[in-house]
Amino acid sequence: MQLDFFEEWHWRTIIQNVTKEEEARGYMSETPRTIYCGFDPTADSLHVGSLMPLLALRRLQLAGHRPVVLVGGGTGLIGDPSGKKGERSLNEAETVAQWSDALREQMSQFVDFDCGDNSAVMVNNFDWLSGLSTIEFLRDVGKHFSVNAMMGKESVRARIQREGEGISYTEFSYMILQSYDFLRLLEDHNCTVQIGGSDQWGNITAGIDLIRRFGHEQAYGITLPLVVKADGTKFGKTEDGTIWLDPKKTSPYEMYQFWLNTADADVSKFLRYFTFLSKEEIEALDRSLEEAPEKREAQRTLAQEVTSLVHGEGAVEEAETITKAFFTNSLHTLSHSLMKQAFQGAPKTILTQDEESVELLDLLVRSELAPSKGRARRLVQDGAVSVNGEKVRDVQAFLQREDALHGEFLVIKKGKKNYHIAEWQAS
Ligand code: 383
Repeated sequence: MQLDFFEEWHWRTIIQNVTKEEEARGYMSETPRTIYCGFDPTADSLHVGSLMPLLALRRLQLAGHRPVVLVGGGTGLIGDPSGKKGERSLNEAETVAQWSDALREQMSQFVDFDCGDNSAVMVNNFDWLSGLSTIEFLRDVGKHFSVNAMMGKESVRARIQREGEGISYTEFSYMILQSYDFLRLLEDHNCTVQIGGSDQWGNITAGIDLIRRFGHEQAYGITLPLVVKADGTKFGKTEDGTIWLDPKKTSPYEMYQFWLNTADADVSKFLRYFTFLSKEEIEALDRSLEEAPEKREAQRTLAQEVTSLVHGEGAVEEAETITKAFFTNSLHTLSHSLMKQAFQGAPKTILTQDEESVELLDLLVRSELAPSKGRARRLVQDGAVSVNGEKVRDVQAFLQREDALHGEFLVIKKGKKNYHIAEWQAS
């Protein structure tokens, strides 16, 4: 068992801050420790922004420590102000409970719950926060918090300083709940270390302070860096929106493409952040990036590794089949399910049962590929439109239902890479 992971994590540049680093490192090298990270159910799925801490829990487990995954069924009802510019709107209790279940399911694939002594543990803070009475909370926990210190935390300060904003008492109190969680986990599960993104530093250190007040000396925190991209745009989003971990919300193909499209300036860093490849393997990819960037070997490996971590190896194969079909203009060769996946997030036009055929020019307008029939005609005349992989030059063309791939789809391509799918309603 290796236990000490600090050197490797520094090499990967996945450590932002550590409380009392020297001491913490010694503490975690000695014997297996119990380490937690929390995730609030603020949506029905996690997204790629949650990957760093999830993978960190897995790294810790591989090093021999015991990970605790916390789903914030209680804190999710309150709303963490950390890193948020404005007050959040509250979600219904029933919704939060449903989202908690969805998250538990997703998180459980990243750590092992059945590997002996350091098997992972899953907890939900609703279990202890929901029963806490106001009087108990204010007397036993609140008394240990100085409002002055709370006002000094970045999460609160940022909101007070921001004109027209401010912060409700609800969100202001959030850090007390997260601190109380840490105390509970320490007392009930001997959990002495908390990890999180750098936005969590204030909440984690508040917890350590509370724990000291309760007479426990050893509690530590580690934060991971915020993922930033070289071009300054937000990580984890594309033009089409957030990259979710739920394959129903973001297809594995789309996720594969997301990683494949990583900029040269970011790929070395992302290989360190998001994969379990060794130093030697990553450095070889760094060299390939330098010597033959056009091969995009680093990007391809990143896409394969992360897609496989999240969706399994079969998903990588499927994503590569779809990618190749786009590249070789042979989408019509894809199976029904791969075709559905290829266009899961793409713009769609639904054709109704009673439309046996559609006029191409009409469809180009309906699908918003052309602003008017006149422009649609020009596109066709210019040879810029193809249907199911074949160029169409006849401006009077009608597309028949029997031409549809798998009896359902017309793949319309405008120019080099503008795809649209017209789909007959299933009968
Ligand atoms: C709740 C109760 C705890 C410990 C932690 C929490 C959740 C925490 C939070 N985290 C973010 C979230 O859930 O809000 N207060 O969306 C994100 N995390 C992780 C990581 C991150 C943070 O889930 O930086 C990104 O993913 O810490 O923003 O007792």
